[in-house]
Amino acid sequence: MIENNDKWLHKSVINWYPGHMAKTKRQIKEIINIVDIVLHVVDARIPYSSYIKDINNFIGNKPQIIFMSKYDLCDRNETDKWVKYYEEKGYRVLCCNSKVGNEYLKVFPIIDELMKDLNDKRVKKGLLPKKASVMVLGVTNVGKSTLINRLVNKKVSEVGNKPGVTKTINKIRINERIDLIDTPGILWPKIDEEEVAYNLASMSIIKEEVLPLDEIAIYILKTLSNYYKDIYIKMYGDILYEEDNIINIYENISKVRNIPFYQGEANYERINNLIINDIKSEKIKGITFDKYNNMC
Ligand SMILES: Nc1nc2c(ncn2[C@@H]2O[C@H](COP(=O)(O)OP(=O)(O)O)[C@@H](O)[C@H]2O)c(=O)[nH]1
Ligand SMILES: [Mg+2]
Repeated sequence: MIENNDKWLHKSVINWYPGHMAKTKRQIKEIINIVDIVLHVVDARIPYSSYIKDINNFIGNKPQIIFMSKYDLCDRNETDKWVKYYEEKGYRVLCCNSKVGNEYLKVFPIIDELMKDLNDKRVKKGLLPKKASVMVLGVTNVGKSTLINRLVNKKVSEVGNKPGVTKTINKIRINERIDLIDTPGILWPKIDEEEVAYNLASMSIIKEEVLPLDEIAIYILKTLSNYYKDIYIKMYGDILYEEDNIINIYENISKVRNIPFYQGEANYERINNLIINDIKSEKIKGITFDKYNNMC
């Protein structure tokens, strides 16, 4: 039941999740038996919030590699605590800038290693080693297409676009040992905590249809002001976040960022968009919004 005091729990968050998920889960369940390894892509700035918590419900016990993309944008001190957290749970974890450089290549030896037991058995029986079928899963905007294109070494997946729905199983050859299984459907994260919803919205994974723009922008200001003061001051001036000082803060941001007043007031809508876009456009780097010490 929706509690009235759960201000954040907008009806849309709840209603929006299951419909999409049911279909995608079904699609994944239909093809999971041919998958050997799941590459679960998460955003290194929110390695907990962007992780699909109920993933085992539809991938069963398939081995998972947690691939933390956008490592170039995160606060490594904080993200590395999550690396340890997942490693202690027994997952293989990779941190990577998938856009630039060749760090993504580190995924290949891990896939070989995860296939080793199975393939040793096959070879003993006189069978040829099995080609690994790898499925890339993750919520929207975490960098799945970017990674897939790097792995396959050509453009097979639209970057930045809404993922299309795959109707048939598509295998794409990566190399002589590994095939990629096309990701079906659209996965949404499980949103069961206030902080998770806001962190997802801050990284543009869930949009204004789900949480109001002003609430997202103010949450970003609050988080930067609390944890990344230098960044906050550089981007938004020296009036730090205080709940009852929003008008002053927005007026100050108008000055700092040169945004004209609208009808005698700070242009709230423009500033909200500006704040959200500062993260989206990578003007702000070195931030991790999932705080291990608060969440675990
Ligand atoms: N800085 C940075 N940007 C990335 C990285 N991986 C993906 N992106 C960007 O994140 C956005 C979403 O990527 P995309 O691959 O389309 O995500 P998808 O929705 O999961 O397929 C795009 O603007 C990518 O260029 C990364 O490792 N570092
Ligand atoms: Mg994509």
